[in-house]
Formats: sequence, structure tokens, C-alpha cells
Amino acid sequence: MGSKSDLPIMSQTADVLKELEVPYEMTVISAHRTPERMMEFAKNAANNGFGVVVAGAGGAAHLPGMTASVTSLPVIGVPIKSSNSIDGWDSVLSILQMPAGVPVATVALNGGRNAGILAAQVIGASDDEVLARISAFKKALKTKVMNSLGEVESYGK
Ligand code: RP5
Repeated sequence: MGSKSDLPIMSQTADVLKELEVPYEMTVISAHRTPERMMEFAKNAANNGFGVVVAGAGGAAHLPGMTASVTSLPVIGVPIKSSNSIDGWDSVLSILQMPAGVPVATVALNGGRNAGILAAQVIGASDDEVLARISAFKKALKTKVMNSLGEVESYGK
């Protein structure tokens, strides 16, 4: 994440990766304040054993795009409505509107949890155990909806 102030959103990424038993590392790397650290991380990410990078940032959010420009790993971008955001649109558009050839898979504003799920799905494409856990996770989503039907459909009756 670009700043410790992004932690309330990016901790949701870590939480779901933990739930799905996908190992992760989480840190602060700022594209603007620590550009050398960003380059160092992105250049070495694949060799250091990462399978996917989740990059969250607010405001003029250059971290996901610049990381994607350096690494060959898939990069998932999380736009964050931060203290310096204009309604979050600034970071949504900074992360989403990448030039041809350098994609960033952009989740919804403050979509830290979905970024974690998507990262697990990327890993699950080549890891049957992770894939099975994602499958169970999706079944639980369905069960939750089905269990809500009784209360909703009997409302007011
Ligand atoms: C971005 O600027 C960070 O990702 C954060 O969302 C925002 C504000 O950072 P702080 O001023 O709170 O450190 O680079």
C-alpha cells in the first residue's frame, strides 16, 4: 500500500488471504515518496517468489501502474478513498485507465476484500488446494443468500 493510512482497506485483503490460507506479505511502498523502493520491489517480485501483486493507493495513485510497468506478474489495483482524494475518482481513474500493454486489474473503490479474493483466484489457477478453498468460499456465499430468503420473503406478512 502507498501509505499506512491505507491499512483499514488493505487489511481486508490480508484478512481474506488469511481466510483462504494463501501466504502473503504486506508492506508500505510509496510510488512518490519511496520510488527506489518501489522499483526494487517490482523488479525482484517474481524472483522473490510472489505470484501476484496487490497494490492499493489513494489520490494520484501511481503505485499499481508503475509496479505493473516493471513486473511481469499480474497486478491488482485497489483505488482508495484517502484523505487527499477527490471522492475517490482520482485514484479509480489513475489505476483503471492504463495504457495498452500494461494492464492493472482494478477492483472497486475501497475494494480491498475483493482484491484479496481475486489474488487468491490467480494463485488458485495453478494450485488445486487454493482452488478448492475458493470453491468452498463461493458455496458459503450462496448458502448465506439462501439462508436470508425466509426472513426477507416473510417480511411484513
Ligand atoms: C497515497 O496518498 C497513499 O496511498 C494514500 O492513500 C494517500 C495519502 O497518504 P498519506 O498522506 O495519508 O500518507 O499515496
